[in-house]
Parts: sequence; structure tokens; C-alpha cells
Amino acid sequence: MTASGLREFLADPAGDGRPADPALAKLIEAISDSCRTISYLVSRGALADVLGAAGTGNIQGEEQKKLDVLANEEMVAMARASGVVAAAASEEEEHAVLLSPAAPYLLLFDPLDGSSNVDVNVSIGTIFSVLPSPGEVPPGNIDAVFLQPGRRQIAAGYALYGPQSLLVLSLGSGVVTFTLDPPTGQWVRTAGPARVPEATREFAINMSNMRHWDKPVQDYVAECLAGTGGARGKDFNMRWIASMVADVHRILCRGGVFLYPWDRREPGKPGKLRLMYEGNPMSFLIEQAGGRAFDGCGDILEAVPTGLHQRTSVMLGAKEEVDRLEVLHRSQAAPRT
Ligand code: P6P
Repeated sequence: MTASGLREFLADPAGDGRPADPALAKLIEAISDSCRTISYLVSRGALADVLGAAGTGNIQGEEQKKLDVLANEEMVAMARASGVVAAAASEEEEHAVLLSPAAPYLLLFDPLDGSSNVDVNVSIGTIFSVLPSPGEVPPGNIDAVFLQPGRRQIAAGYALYGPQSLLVLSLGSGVVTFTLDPPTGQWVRTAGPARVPEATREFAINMSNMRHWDKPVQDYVAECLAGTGGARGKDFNMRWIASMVADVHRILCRGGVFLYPWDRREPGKPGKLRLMYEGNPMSFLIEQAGGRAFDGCGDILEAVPTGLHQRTSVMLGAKEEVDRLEVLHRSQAAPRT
């Protein structure tokens, strides 16, 4: 039996005999080609002198790694060459880039999330989100057309550069996984549709920030740590890879809940992670797999963006856990201080 690949998936993504929109299929294949290229660059590491700092900073005020710059250049060039992307927005670019103004799609991406991990050989990834373009994009204010709620995403996914390179994506009919076969360069379908179990015994959060969290999150984690003798009546395990793509992938594979909530270190920011190209695409995938994604006020996918690089609190994964977090947040009387 020939390996089933991306093209076969795009020929019938929902299993109803209908092919994906041809322009969307072209974009997804182009993204997969770029992720193959980035996977190769990442795997070469020190051998290709792509590790370490680039000596530049990005709009986030963060030091850019060489691979951040290379991955970003690859993704922007791909979007431009595809001819189906009206404009592209990147974590590494202050403003969106106008490409093919009359094209049907907007592409957003974090070209290399968790890149600080690459120097220590920990899994990292590329995250992407596809929104509909409203039609002719006004050259004067390109960013504005991107400010759509995550619920409007047409597709989203990530590439995970780890022991294997994986491409995990959804076009709105479930989450499927492809594994890169290095000898052939093919993305072979190896899993899916993914399901996030409603219950779990595993949570992911950076515990060093405990004293900075809002009370609902402190109470939630305390319940998890209390184990069988506490309110939850069961013991929990904890994982924290500090690479969102890897942590979310674990949840799509074996369940769990991931939290990067608001904390008092930067009280003016809702959280560390970015809404448009981290929170929204990951929330889309998690919901497609039967999980939930909450920002402390409501579903992340309902948030109405006001800025391309705005941040969000992220609590996503097992429905039971996110439901519990929502109850704790709604019962909180005092506003954040
Ligand atoms: P911390 C990586 O830098 C990232 O943006 C996410 O991929 C990851 O979940 C988070 O930051 C890790 O943050 O504060 O634990 O280093």
C-alpha cells in the first residue's frame, strides 16, 4: 500500500468526497514544503552554523536566533511565491507584509516557536494560522484585516521538529498528523483524527511563576498538587517542556492541560503567549480534537483582537480541567491587581 500523504488528505479532508479549496490546498502544500526546509535547517544545527544569536532583535523586543531569521525568511518567501496569500503576519515582523492583494487567504505564523531550545537540542516548532482575506487589502493599514477572532480560522497547524519531524493540522474537520520521511521528503499520514480525553492527570505550567499567578490559577494548581487527599481526589503528574508546540503536541497525543496564564510580572500584559499566531491556532486544533481553550474571561477563539502582536492568557486541553479553571475564574470576586 503506498503511503498516504498530504495530497491524498487534501483531496478529501473531511472524508465526504469533497476536495479542499484548490487555493487552500496549494497553501497547505507550500507550508509543508517550507516546514521540510526548516526541519532540515534545524537538524543541521551546529553543522550548518545556524545555532546561536543572530545579533538582531524582533518587534517583541526579543533577541533573535539565527534560525528565527532563517525560518521567517523561508515562510515569507513561501507565502509570496504561493500567490494565494494576500498578506502575511509573523511574530518576527512588526507589521504584516502585503503579498498578493486580491488573494483569498491571510497567513499568520510563528516561524520558530521555542527557538531558545534549539541550542540545547529540545523540540521546537513552526505554528501557522490561515484566515480569510476580506478582499482587496488596503495598502495603508494591512494589519487591520488580520484582526479577526480565532473562530474565523479556516485552517491551522504546526510543524514539530523533534525526534521525528511532524506536521499536525486541521482544515476544520479534525486534526491529522503527518510524519516526514527524510529519505523521500514526503509527509506521510501517520495519525489522526486526534482526540483530547476529557479527563486527565497531567498538567503543564512553569511552576517557578506560582507566586505571580492570579488566585484562580494558584487554587487550581494547589488542587492538582493536593492529589488523592484533595478536592480533585486524584494524583496529578506535571510536565513543562517550555516549547509550546511540544507541550501542545503531547496533549493532542495523550491528553493533559497546558497553562500559560496572566501573572504579576508584567501585569499590563494578559500573558506571555501571542493570540494571533500562538493562542488562536493551538486553540483551533485543541477544539477540533474535543478539548477547550480559555483565556480567563472566555474561549480564546472568541477574543476580538485589537493588535497583531497582542498577548493572551492560555489555558487549553482536557475539557474537565478547563471547565474547572473557568469555574475558579468565574468565582473570583476581586479583579486582578
Ligand atoms: P517560559 C517559548 O519561548 C514560548 O514562547 C513557548 O513556546 C513556551 O510555552 C513558553 O515560551 C515558555 O516560557 O517562561 O517557561 O520560558
